[in-house]
Amino acid sequence: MLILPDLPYGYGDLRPVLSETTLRTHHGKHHARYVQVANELLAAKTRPATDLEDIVVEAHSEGDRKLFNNAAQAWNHGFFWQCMRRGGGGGPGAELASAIDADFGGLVELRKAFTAEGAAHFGSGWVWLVHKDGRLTVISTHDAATPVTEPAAIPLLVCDVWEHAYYLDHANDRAGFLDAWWDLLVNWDFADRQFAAATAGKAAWRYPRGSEAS
Ligand code: MN3
Repeated sequence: MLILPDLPYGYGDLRPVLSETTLRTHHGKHHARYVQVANELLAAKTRPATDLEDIVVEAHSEGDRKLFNNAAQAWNHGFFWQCMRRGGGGGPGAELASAIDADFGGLVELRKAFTAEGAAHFGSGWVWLVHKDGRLTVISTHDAATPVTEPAAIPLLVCDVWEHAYYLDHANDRAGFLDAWWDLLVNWDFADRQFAAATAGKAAWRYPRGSEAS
């Protein structure tokens, strides 16, 4: 059974960028629904994998689109919550900062690339900072698509650019949402840990498992 992990902060902690209403709906309805549907689909399988990362990879390789969409969306949201914190923003630690200098020419340029990719992404999806093939890169993915299916890629940050993520607070101003997200919410400590997972053999973030053995 997949679980709906608690947010690592309170529902009101990401104001004013994300209102309490947005966060309650996004976590308690959208993320919860992906978990619920994935669990219903897994219940019908004989020997489902237990770790969400494995479920996502298997569903992807088997072409089980419904399970993939719901499982990957559960993972993407669990990861997204970690990428934000109250009083976020600022910048990365020294090691990630030098990699950003090397691959983008600095934090300002990374921010430009990230916000431009997210603002220009057509339709629903996600904008990511990932480490792949020895370097950092900004990508966007459509709908539920996720770097989890790419064994060589380790994500450092993601922002949800589905309309349900920002519309109540920012209406159609996705670029404004991305700017505010970057200024006030980014959890660089988390990005630093993911960078250490990509480059220094540390453990990358994994979706929390339920306590029950099933
Ligand atoms: Mn979402």
